[in-house]
Order: sequence, then C-alpha cells, then structure tokens
Amino acid sequence: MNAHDTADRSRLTRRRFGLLLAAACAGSARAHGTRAGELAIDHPYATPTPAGLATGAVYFRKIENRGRQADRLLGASTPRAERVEVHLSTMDGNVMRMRAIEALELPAGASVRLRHGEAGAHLMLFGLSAPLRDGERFPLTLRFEHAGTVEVTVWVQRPRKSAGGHEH
Ligand SMILES: [Cu+2]
Repeated sequence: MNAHDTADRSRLTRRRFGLLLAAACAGSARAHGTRAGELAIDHPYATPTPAGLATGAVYFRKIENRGRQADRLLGASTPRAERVEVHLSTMDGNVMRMRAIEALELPAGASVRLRHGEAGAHLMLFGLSAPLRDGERFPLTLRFEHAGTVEVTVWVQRPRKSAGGHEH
C-alpha cells in the first residue's frame, strides 16, 4: 500500500466517522469531536477573549490516539489568527508558566488532555482578527505527523468553573 492509498483511506474513514459523530452529537449541544485516522479529537474549545487582547488559546477535552503508532501534533492554523503555536504549561509553585514546543507527543494507545486551567498543552493564537466571543464557532486546521491535516470546529465558551487562567 502506498502513501496515497493510506491518505485516501484515512480521508474516507475521517468522513465516515465525521458523519457518525455528527449524528451522535445531534442530541447534545455540549460536546463535539472529529476523527482523523486513529486519532479522536474530542471537543476543541476556546475561552472568550477581552476586547483589545490579540492572543487567545484553544483547548481540547482530549486527543486520543487509538492506534499502535505514536503521532505528534505539529501545528495548526486558522483564519481567525495570524499564527498558532503549540504551548506547554507547567506549574511553577502557584504560577502557571508556558512555553512554545515544537510538537506535542501523542503516544500510541494514550489519551492526552489539553484542558483550560490545567498544566499541559494548548494551542496559542496570535494576532486574533477580532476577540473570541462566547458562543462563536470557528474552523481550525490541525497538522499531525502521521494523521495528516484535519479541520475541526472550535467552540468558544466560558469555562464551567473559573479554574485559574494562564499568563504569558
Ligand atoms: Cu499559551
């Protein structure tokens, strides 16, 4: 099987799972998700941003790698921002610190959380064209080393409880 076959098949699989997920989510306005090959991308979301702030962050409930091969999230892009970086935040005492990383490792058979208010990874948006408003949805294209590129829809929503935000 050549690379093309794999890509075509993964596109087909993605479409099929996309339909299944759309059907599964029809009854629920609270969560959404996308399949990309062996990856299940669960609930991409962003928190609203105040006027005048040109940066925002995108989180995920989790990205699950159901395959036997490790993958990596290499980057992302969106029409809503000039630039997207993969960030890793760590707790330093009581202060959450973050830095850009080259890629986020997605080990085989593992789930990686990328949630607001938790130490871990998120995507940072730079040069927002306009503030992210509560209830808004926007497209984001993710780039994975093996699963390729996949477009997801980001839901802008207020965090359920005010877990500590993060500073740059
Ligand atoms: Cu960040």
